Amino acid sequence: MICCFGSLLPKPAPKAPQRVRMIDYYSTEERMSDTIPSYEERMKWFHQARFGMFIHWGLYSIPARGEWVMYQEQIPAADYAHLAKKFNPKKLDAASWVALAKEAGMKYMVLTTRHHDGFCLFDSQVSDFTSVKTAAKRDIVREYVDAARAGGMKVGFYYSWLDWRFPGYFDYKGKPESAKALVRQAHDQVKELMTNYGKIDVLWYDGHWVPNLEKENIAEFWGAKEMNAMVRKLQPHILINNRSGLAEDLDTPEQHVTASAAGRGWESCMTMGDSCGWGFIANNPNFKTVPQIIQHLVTAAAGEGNFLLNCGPKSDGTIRKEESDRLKAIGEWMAANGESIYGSERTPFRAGIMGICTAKGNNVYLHIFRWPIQGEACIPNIKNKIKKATILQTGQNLEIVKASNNRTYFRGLPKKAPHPYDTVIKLELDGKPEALTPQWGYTNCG
Ligand code: JFZ
Repeated sequence: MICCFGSLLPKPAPKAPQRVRMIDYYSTEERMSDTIPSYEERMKWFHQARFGMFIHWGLYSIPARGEWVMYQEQIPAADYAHLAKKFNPKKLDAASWVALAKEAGMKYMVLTTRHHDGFCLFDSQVSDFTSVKTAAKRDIVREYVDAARAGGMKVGFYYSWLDWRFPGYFDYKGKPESAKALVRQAHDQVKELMTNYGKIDVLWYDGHWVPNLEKENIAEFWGAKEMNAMVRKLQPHILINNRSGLAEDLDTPEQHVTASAAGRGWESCMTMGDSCGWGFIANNPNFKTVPQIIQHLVTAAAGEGNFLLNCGPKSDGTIRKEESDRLKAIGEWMAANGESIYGSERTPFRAGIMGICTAKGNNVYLHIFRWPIQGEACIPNIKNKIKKATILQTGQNLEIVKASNNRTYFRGLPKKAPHPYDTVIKLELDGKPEALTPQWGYTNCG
């Protein structure tokens, strides 16, 4: 398809001033910069962080049947809009979200500043459908940003390109004026988000798909190239995900943990409930268990990727017990074992049925999900000299025994797993982990 919205694209930005000192993120003038740090530079904190909190929150938390309720139940926009009169989250304290994320061991957060329903949690000048201009009368994005920064969290914004309130979204050919206004809205609002809230670390686009538009034409439809150039001018350090029709910085596997090729940044996002709903669901009987969630986090870390775990707060702004309990339990595990997650790298070693290995520098971390009650654990094909093997959580030293066929055994394990979900054995090597003769092909356990 030929793009019919070329005229909408932002005018070329004025020539950026020369940068003479550290960028002051509170000054738009200073933020304008031609200097975008290298990919490796921009990705550094992200690789350290590994674990983040996704928050899906908006008007849909009132009907409490997930964030797609307007679309799934075909609620007319005018009816749906009434929810804004009821949305007044008296108990919202963004600092409590941040405290919970911190307790879980998370290092960054991503909030839905505006989902597919079009309701903004920020002060937009181009829409009246915002939390500032309706019952709540609060700039929730501002509260979130301030709390996250104060808590030392990196700050991410989720923003949906699509907005179900625009008929032109569903029929861009038949209703080009509406489609044009939709694209205009996205450019204006992302500019607001990138200008009015200080330094933003992640821009998490979503909702870039368009009915009856081929994948390869999505970026052109939204003017994504121009948009992202504008974003990087305003926020040179930012990481942008791959949901604008362009690859940009981060892949975003959803509800599964799948590593991208080495060198490419990626982040798996997942709900805690057992459905694909991200907003609050009142009657949600089943949640993932804590060990399941920890295993997903470890799998992401083993592939040099991140894990963005979702919370869907209730309409009053509080986080449900099923989610907060899980986050606290994960936090307990992270407090003892976080060293094996933050800044993790890939290893050439496999741990068979026991679990998964992560690494950092000269250290390898064997994550044991299924404790070998026989008192020994085996990793084959370690080429390095192993200086020391300890149980990370207790500091207990383990015996290192070499055996035929390139096997290394770690002996003296207690009968009972020191941690019921994942006990980590730390191996200190004489150099970067290297494998002797990797097994042929693949095994049932990767
Ligand atoms: C999207 C949203 O629709 C959803 O509400 C949530 O915000 C999630 C994080 O992202 O979900 C998607 C996105 C893409 C596909 C499916 C669900 N897809 O491409 O099939």
